Amino acid sequence: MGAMPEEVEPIVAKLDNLKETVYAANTYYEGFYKGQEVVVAYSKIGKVFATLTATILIEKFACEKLLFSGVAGAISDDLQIGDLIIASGLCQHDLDITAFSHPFGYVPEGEVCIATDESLREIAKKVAEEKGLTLKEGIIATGDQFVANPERKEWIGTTFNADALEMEGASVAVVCTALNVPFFILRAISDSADMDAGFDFDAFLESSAKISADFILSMVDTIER
Ligand code: OS5
Repeated sequence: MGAMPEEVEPIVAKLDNLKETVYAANTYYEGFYKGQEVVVAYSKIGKVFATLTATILIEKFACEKLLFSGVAGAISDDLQIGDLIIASGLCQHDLDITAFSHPFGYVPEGEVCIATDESLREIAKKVAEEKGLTLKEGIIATGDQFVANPERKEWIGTTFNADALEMEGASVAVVCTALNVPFFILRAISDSADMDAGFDFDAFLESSAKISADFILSMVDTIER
């Protein structure tokens, strides 16, 4: 799954026996990658669309695992454009019922940070080692905002101990955890969520999305049937 067409196109391009189904105003691409059956879709941007698509992938297409591929804004100074990060956990930086003495990102019966599947993370680390790539692991913060503001970025980093931010990952985390489906979130950095973020995003969306998509394809190749 991705959010934008640019995030899934490099994956769809590699599928055999492609079948397209339009459902709930989104296109789902069913096919095979090196014999492994996959379903690929982009949700459109933001938490609501991502929730819808993740739910449909599981409930209508019976996906047994969900891997997200896309781009993100960096918070950590360790992360440069094109670098890969896998989420250890996901939080919602724009979820706020602090008026009731709850912490940012928390609602009753929910969790501030939802952990991703450990065995999928291990596969990612193995793939990175084989490819000689550096893979950062850390918390990714999700919210319905394109962050292009150093103060907001700093606040999200400090409040959630987050290394990167985006607009869909925590939705996938909520859906997959509720439906008991192992999930994995990979992002390649497209910008640094600062004053230049809009410009950098436009310049690096395609190349960073491809870096993430290529890595996901290698993981699919490694995942046992
Ligand atoms: O999916 C959104 C989140 N993605 C990760 C990301 C991010 N998130 C928050 N803050 C940052 N600094 C981030 N950096 C990377 C990327 C994506 C961001 S929203 C980009 C919207 C760009 C756009 N707007 N219109 N179009 C593109 C053209 C268009 C027109 C019609 C249909 C589709 C696209």
